[in-house]
Amino acid sequence: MFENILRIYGLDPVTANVQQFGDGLINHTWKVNTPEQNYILQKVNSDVFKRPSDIDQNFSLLRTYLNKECPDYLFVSPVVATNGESLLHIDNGYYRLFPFIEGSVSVNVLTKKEEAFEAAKQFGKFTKLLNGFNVKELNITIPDFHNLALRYDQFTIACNEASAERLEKAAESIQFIKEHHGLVQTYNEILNNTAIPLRVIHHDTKISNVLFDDQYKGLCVIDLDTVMPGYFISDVGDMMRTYLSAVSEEETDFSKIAIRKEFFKAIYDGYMGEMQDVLTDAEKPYFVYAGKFIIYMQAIRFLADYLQNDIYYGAKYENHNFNRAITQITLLKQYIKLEPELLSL
Ligand code: ADP
Ligand code: GN1
Ligand code: MG
Repeated sequence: MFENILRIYGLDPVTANVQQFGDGLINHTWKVNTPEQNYILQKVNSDVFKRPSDIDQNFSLLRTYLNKECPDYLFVSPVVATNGESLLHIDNGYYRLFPFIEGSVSVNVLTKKEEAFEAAKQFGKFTKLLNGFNVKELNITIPDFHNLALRYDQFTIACNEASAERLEKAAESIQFIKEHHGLVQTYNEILNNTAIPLRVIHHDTKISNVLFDDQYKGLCVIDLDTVMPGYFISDVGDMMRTYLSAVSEEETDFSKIAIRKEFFKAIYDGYMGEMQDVLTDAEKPYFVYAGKFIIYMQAIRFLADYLQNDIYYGAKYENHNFNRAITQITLLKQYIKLEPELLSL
């Protein structure tokens, strides 16, 4: 299969070496080494992204804008194949190839607050540079992706349809989610506030979606499939979710989950260093809420998937998505406990 794809990109399958790469949950990623240059090959998950051509079109719109307005910005966009396409449709699969950013590293867990600062700066910079771009031009690659109200409704349906066994195991977590429904009301408040604008938002700011150099300075953001119109709380919140704890969302020793306050400060400084003058006074008060919004939503998504027999995220072991949900709930509990301190940092 790779042979055919490589040829369309004008690469020689005999000298190219293809290896699986990274820990993404959604797409399939391979590193392609060739004597001349290295690449990242990806198969887009078309169960999740129903119209991969919409992603490709977004890439093209963003590239055109950024190349014109900020030509020095490192925007990693797909390579155009010899047939003129930047997205290939082969054997029912959609593929694209990116230049591999040499010397870059990515991580799954942050060890230093400086890395959180750098990553937050990169995501802030991305939205800032695109502030003049007409966000309505972007295709919506996953409808209602961060619509918390809808996620909550889907979770309720998952509860109603779940097997008795899974429902019983998840009972305490379900209770927790229901007790915190107020977080959905705050989301609705934001949605109805016309002073809060839709911006170009990444929607998946986890740490593995930032490339660093070998000194851990941020190079750029990647994994742009979910770049869509959205609210800043999505990007800030997912940083809180994935940078604040020293252990990842895969941790099963829940006692290891703890919030690193200095990392919160680093996210704030990194993001606001870029976005201070972009965010409106109506948005800024929701900075701390952003963490609750996304951690809660991710808990709902993992728990709903567990109740639906792991159809979305898959499961590498029994109770995988249940454990993932507990990790998020544990994190959320700690975040809520620390909220007064976070507000005053
Ligand atoms: P997924 O949607 O599955 O998370 P990503 O686009 O995030 O896929 O890619 C997975 C991993 O591959 C990233 O975390 C990063 O380590 C690596 N990667 C992706 N694109 C590049 C690139 N252009 N240069 C270097 N590494 C990359
Ligand atoms: C997925 O593609 P990846 O692994 O970066 C998911 C995110 C979740 C994340 C949880 C399209 O991201 O929304 O936050 O897993 N992406 C999609 O790890 O559902
Ligand atoms: Mg990724």
